[in-house]
Amino acid sequence: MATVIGQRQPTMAEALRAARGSSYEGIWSWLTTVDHKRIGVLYGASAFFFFLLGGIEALLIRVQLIVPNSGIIDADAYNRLFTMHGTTMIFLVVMPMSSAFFNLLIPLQIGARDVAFPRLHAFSYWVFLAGGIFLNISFFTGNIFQGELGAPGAGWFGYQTLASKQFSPDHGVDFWLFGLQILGVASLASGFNFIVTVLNMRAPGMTLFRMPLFAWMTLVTSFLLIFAMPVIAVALFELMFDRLFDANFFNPVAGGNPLLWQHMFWLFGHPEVYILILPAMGIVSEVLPTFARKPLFGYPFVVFSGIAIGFMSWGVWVHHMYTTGLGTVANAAFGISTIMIGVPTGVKIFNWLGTLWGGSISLKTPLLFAVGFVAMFTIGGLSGVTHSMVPSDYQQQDTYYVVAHFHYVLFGGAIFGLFSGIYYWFPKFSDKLLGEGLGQLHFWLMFIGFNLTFFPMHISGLLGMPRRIYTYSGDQGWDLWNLMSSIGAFVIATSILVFIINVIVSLRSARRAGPDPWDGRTLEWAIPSPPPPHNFDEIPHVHARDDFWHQKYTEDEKGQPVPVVAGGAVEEDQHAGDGHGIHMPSPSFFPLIAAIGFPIMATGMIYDYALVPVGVAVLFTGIYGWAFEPATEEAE
Ligand code: HEM
Ligand SMILES: [Cu+2]
Repeated sequence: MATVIGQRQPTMAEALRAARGSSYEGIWSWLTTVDHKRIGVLYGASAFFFFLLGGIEALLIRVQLIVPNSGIIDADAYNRLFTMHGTTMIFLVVMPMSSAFFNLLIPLQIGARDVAFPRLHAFSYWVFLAGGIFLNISFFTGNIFQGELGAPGAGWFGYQTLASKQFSPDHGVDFWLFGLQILGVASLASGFNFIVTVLNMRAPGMTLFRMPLFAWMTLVTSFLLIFAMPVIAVALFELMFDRLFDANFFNPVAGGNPLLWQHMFWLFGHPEVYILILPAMGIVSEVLPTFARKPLFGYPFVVFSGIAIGFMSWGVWVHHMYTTGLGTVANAAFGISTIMIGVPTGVKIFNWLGTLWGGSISLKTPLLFAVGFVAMFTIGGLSGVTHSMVPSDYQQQDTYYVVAHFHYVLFGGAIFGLFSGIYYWFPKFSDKLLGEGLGQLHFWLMFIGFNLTFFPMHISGLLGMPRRIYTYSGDQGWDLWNLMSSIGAFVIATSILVFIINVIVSLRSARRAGPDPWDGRTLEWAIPSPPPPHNFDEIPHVHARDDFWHQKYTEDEKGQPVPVVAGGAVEEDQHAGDGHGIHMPSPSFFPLIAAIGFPIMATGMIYDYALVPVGVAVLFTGIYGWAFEPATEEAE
């Protein structure tokens, strides 16, 4: 860049922005991006799309169950619908939506310019997308002209021997097992990346106990991911051998054991449910302090209870198997360990209430969803405690009482928490606030619809309605409850429509949100909205927990916040970032190429082995290119 006498020299950041301008435009820039913020947007948009798919599957289920003796959907199609609904909501909605927040926020919250392995990140996104598409393609592998769906129909936990070749002869379950294997690769890549990023990339002064709660929950979740995904991967390999190569891991006739599958699935499955809820718990722990204008009550206890949950989640899996005949001793032991895991969860709930207590509350939509999370998750937690009691679980197992329970914790918990995060951080990445009026309408419709759908399921379940039945007779006393549940499901659908309208209207509005619309506490609110590609012009130097808040406010004798400088302007820390050039990773298409190798391999395993080496070649071409291309771009 030519220098003209007397003209101000562009800063490094400005030179970089000028240099980088072009690689942020157009579809190609999205296909090659390694920017954690953009990968976060991709994760979020894809997960929301799958939420709509999973929601449509749920609506079809509720249409079939709205009245007794309905024949709108036949038993086979119904089995495939709830299997895909459950699998989609867990692996293609809650997990990737949590990843969206990890990607968008972690480097900003810990004061870093990027994640530790940007290309690995892009790779994890494209592998996730490949796995999600591969799984849903299964719908079209049946004889469509005869209305036969090809999707898996053995439930989201694929119990044996229902999921064996004998009882699930078509390729549905093969798509399920290879789809989950591919998604497992994406989760592992992301898990390792965030462990290294959180432990190694923090800004000077950002000690672990100055980190935002969300960063802590991301760390715990990432550790759970790298230990839980291999467990299900081994089980899925065994199922693959049983289905494709006539092995007998789970075949009781040939000495195998169907219960082995249940042990392995739930040894993964219970840590999995905490992988689903801990990110939402982290989000709520960020939102409550901001809208109560108080620091999080009992920060260390919230951190340690999260860590405790991470460890204890490995010792409870048999509570899914009380009715499989493992015996009193095993059941009692796991009953106790399950009750115990209620303690750290309870600690969190009381600390969230303590944060609100005495706060100056501004009841904005992010807070409404956060409070909704706390209330609904508590109801789900309480029914969970009733499950942990072995005798009462004998009554509840495989009934709609269980369906009610996991929707209160997964929908009332995880989904409400994720929506709280969407309304909270939307302005940070778009510079637009989501409409408050439509936001409140969205919340109340969803809150009412949710309880109308799932609360009656406690009753129909205790009245003996089994889960996974595609219809029921009219003399069981379940009619009213099912009618309420189905009406509720459509109220939920309406609330999602309101949300979509809100996003479109807000993105089109000219009103700008500015960098700190909520008067936030953590570093992401200290930088412009949307954040520049390199996040921070200068790496911040952190002096306290909620550092940005303490840069804006001190406290008076009553502990009330007093603005440091009128308007909350922030002094750049002149000492930080000396000698730091801004090196950002250059865009790359090799992670995308590598990711494409996996569905090719899986298709080969199901239909024609000749395709497998093609998939392997594509994977290694991508990895080879990625390994040998220049990693970063120098600022000019
Ligand atoms: C959008 C509103 C939703 C409605 C109306 C709904 C409805 C249902 C119903 C009626 C079933 C039971 C099917 C049966 O046993 O026959 C079911 C199963 C299930 N749902 Fe949902 N659900 C919704 C959202 C969610 C969400 C957000 C999640 C998770 C995050 C979820 C996870 C599951 C799982 C794991 C199953 C078990 C599937 C199986 O038995 O294999 N659902 N859902
Ligand atoms: Cu469990």
